[in-house]
Amino acid sequence: MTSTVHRTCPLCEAVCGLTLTLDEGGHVTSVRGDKEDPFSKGFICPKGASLGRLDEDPDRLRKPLIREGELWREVGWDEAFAAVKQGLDQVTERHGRQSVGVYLGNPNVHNMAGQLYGTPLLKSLGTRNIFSASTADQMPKHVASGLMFGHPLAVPVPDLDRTDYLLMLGANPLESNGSLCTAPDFPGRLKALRARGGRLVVVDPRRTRTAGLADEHVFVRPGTDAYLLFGIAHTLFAEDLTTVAHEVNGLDEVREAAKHFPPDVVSRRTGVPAEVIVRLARELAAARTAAVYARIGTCTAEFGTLAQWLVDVLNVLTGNLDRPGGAMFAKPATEFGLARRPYTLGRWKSRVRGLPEANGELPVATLADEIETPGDGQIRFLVTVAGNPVLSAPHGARLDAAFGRLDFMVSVDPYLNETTKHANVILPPPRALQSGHYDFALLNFAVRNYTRYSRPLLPLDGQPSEAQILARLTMIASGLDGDLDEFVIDQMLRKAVDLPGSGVEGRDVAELRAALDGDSGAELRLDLMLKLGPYGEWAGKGDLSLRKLLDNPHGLDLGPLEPRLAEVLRTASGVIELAPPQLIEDVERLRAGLEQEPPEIVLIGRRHLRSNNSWLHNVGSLVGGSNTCTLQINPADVARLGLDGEALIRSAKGELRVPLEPTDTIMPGVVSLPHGWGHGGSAQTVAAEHAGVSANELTDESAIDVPSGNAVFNGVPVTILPTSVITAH
Ligand SMILES: Nc1nc2c(c(=O)[nH]1)N[C@H]1C(S)=C(S)[C@@H](COP(=O)(O)OP(=O)(O)OC[C@H]3O[C@@H](n4cnc5c(=O)[nH]c(N)nc54)[C@H](O)[C@@H]3O)O[C@H]1N2
Ligand SMILES: Nc1nc2c(c(=O)[nH]1)N[C@H]1C(S)=C(S)[C@@H](COP(=O)(O)OP(=O)(O)OC[C@H]3O[C@@H](n4cnc5c(=O)[nH]c(N)nc54)[C@H](O)[C@@H]3O)O[C@H]1N2
Ligand code: SF4
Ligand SMILES: [Mo]
Repeated sequence: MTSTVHRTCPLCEAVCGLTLTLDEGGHVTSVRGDKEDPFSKGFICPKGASLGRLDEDPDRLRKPLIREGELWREVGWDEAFAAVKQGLDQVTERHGRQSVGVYLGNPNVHNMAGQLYGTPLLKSLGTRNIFSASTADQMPKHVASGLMFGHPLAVPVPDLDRTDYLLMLGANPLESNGSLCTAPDFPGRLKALRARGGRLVVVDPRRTRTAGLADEHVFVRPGTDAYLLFGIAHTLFAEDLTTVAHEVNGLDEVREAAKHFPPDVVSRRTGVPAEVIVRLARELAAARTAAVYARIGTCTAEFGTLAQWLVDVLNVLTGNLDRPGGAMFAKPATEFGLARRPYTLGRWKSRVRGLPEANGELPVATLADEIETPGDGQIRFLVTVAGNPVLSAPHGARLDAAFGRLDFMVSVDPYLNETTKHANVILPPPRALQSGHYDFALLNFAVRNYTRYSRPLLPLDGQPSEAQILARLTMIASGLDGDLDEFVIDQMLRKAVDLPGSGVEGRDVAELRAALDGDSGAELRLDLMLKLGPYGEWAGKGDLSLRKLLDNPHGLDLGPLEPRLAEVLRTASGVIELAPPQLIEDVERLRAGLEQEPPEIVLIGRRHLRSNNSWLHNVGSLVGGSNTCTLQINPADVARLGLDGEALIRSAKGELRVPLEPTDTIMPGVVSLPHGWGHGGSAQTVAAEHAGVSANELTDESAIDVPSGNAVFNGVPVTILPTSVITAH
């Protein structure tokens, strides 16, 4: 007997519904797009189609591992947790809680455990040495949103299905399937935009597949988007094209700041002709509705926060913020009691480099400093959950060495890889099909309001769920006994019954607790969040609950985005802060950059449709073919530099030998290397055969976006040399 089951794909931000066929043994025999999912409507990509193979990868760890010197020993769960407890006690008794560091990697955003148990774990560890993929990714957006709208999660998304004009910078959704913009079948949505007469403009140093689908592609020099966006703002002001539709503070300051960036001046820095900048401004202003959307290419850059800020400045200046067809805020089903206090930044600083905290964490660009530098608060015990910073953090090679010097490291990860090989204990989570799935984080950024829950499809077979692993670590770190979920539920219910307008104000906590449904702590918590959420049975205008989601396994459409700025705004002033002082201050750095001579050649990254950062290279169907680790370079540069076949690429931090992929789709003076490769010597058999090299041996941890501390991966100065050159490195 085969069975057909449905679940959300956990592999990227597009949250596609999948339909899987399983044989009697529970093996996946086919994966298709779920046609009945109201959001993804049957869309699937090659990664989703490989979910079965990934899930059944024989190289996945099934039991905890303890490292003894160079050797690994499979152990039972109790022994593994006991070893962690002993290691933690030993380090913290001598060196205190600040000697603990944590790195939370990208998949935490894609699984329930990371979303529900990450925060309790961090709290119980009691350290400020918290790091995550966010500062290698989107922290500039959180900082810009926090300062402008008062909440770091108040991130407007382009209203893709209704907009008439989309200006997209530094994103390539035809490969990535979208980011900070949850939109299954992003390609189809872009085609539909054009089919209804809309216009798509893509700004990218490469003519990407997304650019190929656009009405217009504009080449831009890496790292210069803030100049380009300011040039557009300058034109809007100069030509009196602004139509601000909300109450804002700081319009005059933005106008003043923009005066320093006229199109002809920024044109020299960005490589975008002045007349194109002026035309883009006019088109944005003239479009019936329009949205500016920017992603990783503009975030992981020297002026990342300024660029993210200017994106929404343009959305405000053109009257497009919070209106249909413009840039809008989603209303996720599990939203409850957004923090009331206005956003602050830099409440503490990192010990070694004095970098400010953002969203409660420190920049991953300074993780190695904090491990290597002796003194009070030096990290000696490290926890990694779903992260591979040796390959994904700037100058990962330095972290590789630093991890080797830790007193103790524990990794929650299904693979023995470049990072976890340094752990003393590896705790493997179960397979995706054994795990429940709800997209707490990603539905904050959906282009339609939508909800869907997938129950675990296969039994756990005596293994703890990832939720249970993180809960147990939390209990070890806190020294408390008891049920973490009950504790969290109790706290949340107490808050809700005290909160006017929660829908359960003044009710009895025990009675509410008794009314919760679910087979696990995670499900009970989901049920609570759904019931208290804006469509919830208790608080909202609807009847959402876990039960309702279980009755609707293909998901539920909750309608198009609706204007809701007033609900989202959390600034102290109660209005949009268009010119936050921290950002106006950073404009000085941007102005100074205009005077500097740009490097002759800079490095940027890229993503391939069949990749996923550092961890899908062990699935045969996803590697090889066009998914290879090559250096894209313009043929003019190949000729000018006398290159052939392979080359040496050298940065301030390292040197690599790379195969060249000459292509005129990349600007002269720019080269592109994908990240996440470099699996030489890996215990993962397929990945080791497709090792590639790690782009993050070249990136520089000393370069950061100042307001957010975010890593700079795009616009890294490099030199390219023929392989015949004998190097001093
Ligand atoms: N040069 C350069 N570097 C970059 C980027 C770039 O564009 N250029 N992009 C950056 C970005 S945007 C990001 S998000 C980071 C990502 O970098 P990381 O945060 O390091 O994440 P991944 O590389 O995706 O590694 C994921 C790890 O989680 C494990 N894993 C997978 N699923 C699960 C699970 O369900 N549970 C647990 N516990 N573990 C799991 C995998 O085995 C792997 O070890 O990389 C950044 N690094
Ligand atoms: N297939 C696949 N999908 C993924 C991932 C993956 O690794 N593979 N990773 C996931 C993750 S963690 C994330 S954060 C998202 C990211 O999602 P996207 O932001 O769409 O990521 P990319 O495909 O890397 O597209 C970034 C684009 O920015 C361009 N670029 C580089 N530098 C600059 C610059 O200075 N200015 C401008 N304007 N453009 C620049 C690059 O050429 C590239 O085309 O993708 C997610 N989805
Ligand atoms: S686009 Fe993303 S969510 Fe959809 S099937 Fe592919 S990897 Fe999964
Ligand atoms: Mo990311």
